Amino acid sequence: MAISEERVKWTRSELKGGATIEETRRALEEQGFTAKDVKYALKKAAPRADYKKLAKPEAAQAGSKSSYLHADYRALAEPKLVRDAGNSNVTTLFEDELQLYAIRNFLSARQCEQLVNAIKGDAHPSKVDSYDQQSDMRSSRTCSLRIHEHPFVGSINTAIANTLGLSNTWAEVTQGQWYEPGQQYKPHPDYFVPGTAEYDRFAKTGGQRTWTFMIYLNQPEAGGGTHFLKVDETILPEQGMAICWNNLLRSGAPNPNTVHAGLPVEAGSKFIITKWFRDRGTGQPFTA
Ligand SMILES: O=C(O)CCC(=O)C(=O)O
Repeated sequence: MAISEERVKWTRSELKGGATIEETRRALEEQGFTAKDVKYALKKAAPRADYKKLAKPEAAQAGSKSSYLHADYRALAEPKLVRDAGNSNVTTLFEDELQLYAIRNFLSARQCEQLVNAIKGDAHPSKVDSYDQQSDMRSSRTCSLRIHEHPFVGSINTAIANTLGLSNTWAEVTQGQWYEPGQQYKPHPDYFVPGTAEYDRFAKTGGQRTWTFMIYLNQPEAGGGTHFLKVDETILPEQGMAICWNNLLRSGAPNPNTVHAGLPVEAGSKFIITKWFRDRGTGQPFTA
């Protein structure tokens, strides 16, 4: 997908609004544009002097005045999905110990099948951010579903953002995962644990993870539930069903009650997609 003039205009307005070149670059990358397209948009949109600073990102950061460095965690705990729960197809599974919700039939069978085919074409063995040394933590295969490679994912990203109420420019690229019998994702949090190398590497630059939005694309023949250990709840995969949870407390601190596992698949395959939102981004954090 070539970058459009409209996206160049969007890039210009982000920069004018106070976002740094680095933040805008990341937002474009996470919308699925290639490095070449991102460079083209930034070069066209940024004033010449600012664009030159691209070669020295630290200098660009130091001179910038971004208004989007930290999120309002109280507001993040009450996005549209939470405000709508009860009056919509959103089911509240837990509220106090952790904010955990489910939405049946979020995607149609056809959308799920399209995603499964994309994952089958792209997937490679998973890497876990903090556990690269421990390859047995996550034994599934994974891939990034970038919209320039899979344009239909754009409308799925929009549906996620509109339902949850958080902008895609505050989220990571949608990830696909494929588990075969015996494969699993052992207990872990989705947030970056403060004080770890992983936190320094990811949260300090791109922001802490806030909400997780995960969708089951099929139902394995046996096993493969998602187990939340602290509340002892296992959610069984159901085609098209989304589950989502807030990884943080209203204070912005990580919520340890969100630790969860993808239980071993016992028979058949399991496919899911996951979108992680962050506490830093560009543009408006909320869609509604
Ligand atoms: O496969 C699952 O049910 C959980 C996946 C998961 O834990 C993750 O992607 O963070």
